[in-house]
Amino acid sequence: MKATRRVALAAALMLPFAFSAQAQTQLTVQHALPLDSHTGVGAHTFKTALERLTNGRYSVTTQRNDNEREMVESVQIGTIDCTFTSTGPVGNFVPEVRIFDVPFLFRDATHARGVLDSEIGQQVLNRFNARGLVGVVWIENGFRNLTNSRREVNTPADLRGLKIRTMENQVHIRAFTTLGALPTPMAFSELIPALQQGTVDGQENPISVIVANNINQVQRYFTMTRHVYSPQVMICNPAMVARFNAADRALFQQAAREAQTANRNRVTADEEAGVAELRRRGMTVVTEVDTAAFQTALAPAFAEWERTLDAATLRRIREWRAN
Ligand code: EAX
Repeated sequence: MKATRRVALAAALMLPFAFSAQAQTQLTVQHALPLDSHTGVGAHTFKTALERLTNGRYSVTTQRNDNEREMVESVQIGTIDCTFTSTGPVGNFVPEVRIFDVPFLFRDATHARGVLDSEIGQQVLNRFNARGLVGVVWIENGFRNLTNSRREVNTPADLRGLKIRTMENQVHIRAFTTLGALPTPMAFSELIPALQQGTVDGQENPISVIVANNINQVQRYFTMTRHVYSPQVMICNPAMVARFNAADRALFQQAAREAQTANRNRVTADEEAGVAELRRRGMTVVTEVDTAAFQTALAPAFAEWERTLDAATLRRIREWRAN
């Protein structure tokens, strides 16, 4: 028998086995920041957990995309299946999320994680459905701190006139306007060039984000304001989630919880080591901040948020205590 016919016969014999192998479902998950970051660790842990739990019936491709608004839009229209994103731009899609962006709302990470994992957090996740999204699980960006290239910032007065990049977030823009700064909203993907070109003087982000992106290379001063607790959230496309059977939906949720744990553990580690690391990298670091002065300066904005956000939920959040 000629060689070409032997190959053709062998291929034909293999064909039924190829299609008989369990069909594999491919998912695409995009995340902000590098893979070696608290966000990348979350997305990668979700990938490895879902592939493990389903014995490879699901395969997850992770991709970096630092334009978080774009990622949420892509999940909404279904060009990607899920995203791991900060809540920065998410309030423009699901207004109820803005309540978590209020400055000085959370006492510490235990308070924030406890509220987000309680029925308060679940109620906000449930609001994603009406906006063509599925809010799967809260993860974490961390407490946001201020950096700038111009001067040490110790009091709100030191902020006056500084052009500060903010996320595309109405609550944060209002806060920095009230503090006397000049907020300039933009996607994270535009931030480093804006700092390099001097388009903005400063920005604000958790230590995890600053360290992972070497923001110290384009910023000199760091002030540990911890002015906002910044959640992240895993968001997926509703049609994709609807295709899970009950058993796979449970495995999907378990993989998301494993991602949450890995992400939060990384933030905790970054926060413990971050200040010393930023000093080692040459930043001028201010850690003793007059928080009360910043809170007093924000009084007009707090009054507005009591009117425009859900005041009862704000009170529940402030009063929340671990059992
Ligand atoms: O999600 O845009 C921001 O400043 C976010 O904190 C960052 O992308 C991490």
